[in-house]
Amino acid sequence: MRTQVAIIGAGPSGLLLGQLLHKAGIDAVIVERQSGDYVLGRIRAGVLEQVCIDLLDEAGIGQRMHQEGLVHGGFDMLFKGERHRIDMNRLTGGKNVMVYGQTEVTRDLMDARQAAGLTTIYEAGKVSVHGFDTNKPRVRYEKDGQTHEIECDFIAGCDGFHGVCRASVPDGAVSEYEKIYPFGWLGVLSETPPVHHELIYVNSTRGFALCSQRSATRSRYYLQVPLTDKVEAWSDDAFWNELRLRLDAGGRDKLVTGPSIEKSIAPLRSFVAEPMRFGRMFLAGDAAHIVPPTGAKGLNLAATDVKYLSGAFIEFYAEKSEAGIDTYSERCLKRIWRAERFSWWFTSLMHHFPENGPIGQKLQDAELDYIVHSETGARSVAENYVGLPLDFGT
Ligand code: RFL
Ligand code: PHB
Repeated sequence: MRTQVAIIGAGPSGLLLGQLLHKAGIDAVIVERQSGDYVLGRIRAGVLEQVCIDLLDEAGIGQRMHQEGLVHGGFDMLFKGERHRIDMNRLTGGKNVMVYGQTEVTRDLMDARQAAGLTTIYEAGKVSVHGFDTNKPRVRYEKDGQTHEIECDFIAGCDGFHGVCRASVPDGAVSEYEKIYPFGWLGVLSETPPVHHELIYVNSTRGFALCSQRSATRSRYYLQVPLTDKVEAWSDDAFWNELRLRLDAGGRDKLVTGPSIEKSIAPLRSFVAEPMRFGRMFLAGDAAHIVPPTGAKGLNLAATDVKYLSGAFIEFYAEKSEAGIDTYSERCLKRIWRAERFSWWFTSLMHHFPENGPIGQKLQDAELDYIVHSETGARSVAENYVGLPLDFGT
């Protein structure tokens, strides 16, 4: 088989890239190791920045998002038992975020891909990438007991943190920066009305909690838990009891509990691989970088990578210019490090670090107190949360 761009991974990065390339008349094949149902079953991100919303519109798949997504102009920060609202909309001169699940974004992209009759190879085994340091890169995979090969002009590594693309780069060609946090997030999805109409980020002496949502009838909650905890050991009752203990009195009264539809523990990590281009192979999304989910930046960063990568390929084919592909890595990394910084900082501010002792909590309280009572402090959080402008600092 021959294509122009072989995309590895049918997560949001790969699917969005495929859709933007299709709109520009560029041929792409997606190779995914899991089934479509498995990809849709992963419950992940919930908050989209305007840059991401605009890109989904550009890809022509924004219709359901605008109908069903919830526009949020602020969120609450709860510490020392009291809630304070960060009025993002006012503090950023009118910017908002959209609460619309990654599952729904993925579904919309999959539907569009299917409707356009584009090729996605699901359940591809032993995927491998070759010759990306030449002008004839190739992708190999196994399916139904046979080995297949795709010849292409470019490989897009959209295969997430544990993918094959970054792992295939020779030692010494890539620098990796990593921080692993000493806790995880235990997440529960439930068919219950959210405790509040906006998100609540909670700093409690018992650990961080987050009250999020997917719709007026579906809630998503998270608890900071030790990395050693096993999800099987957390009954629904134990989850709701612990969440209650981390909330304020108002939240406890309003919290509606119910059976969990999904329950999982995710580790927290900051990670960046530099550069993001290796000859004719490009990394995008979680394949190149991971943020702890506290700042809600992972999917949004993936979307900006894809914006720059699709633009670079379009420029290459339409204008025979390599300017976009040559500057891809540098452009992405600028934005990535800013989001890495914010996500690390927000994680450090909101989570409980027993190793820091009582002074750690006191210092967090003082910083939170500054943020919610200072226009400057609150604006700094708000402008990072809604997403820094694409041309920031240029
Ligand atoms: P994905 O989604 O991991 O998709 C990669 C795809 O590649 C496939 N794959 C392979 N395919 C072929 N061959 C191989 N060898 C392969 N190896 C892997 C995988 O099966 C998969 O289908 O990466 P992508 O597309 O870059 O998307 C990134 C996002 O999924 C991620 O950044 C976000 O989910 C992060 N995130 C959040 N981001 C936000 O912007 N806002 C949020 O509110 C937010 N909340 C979250 C999050 C992530 C979380 N977890 C579980 C880590 C909340 C959580 C709890
Ligand atoms: C979510 O709804 O899954 C979510 C929202 C905000 C975050 C992280 C996750 O910061």
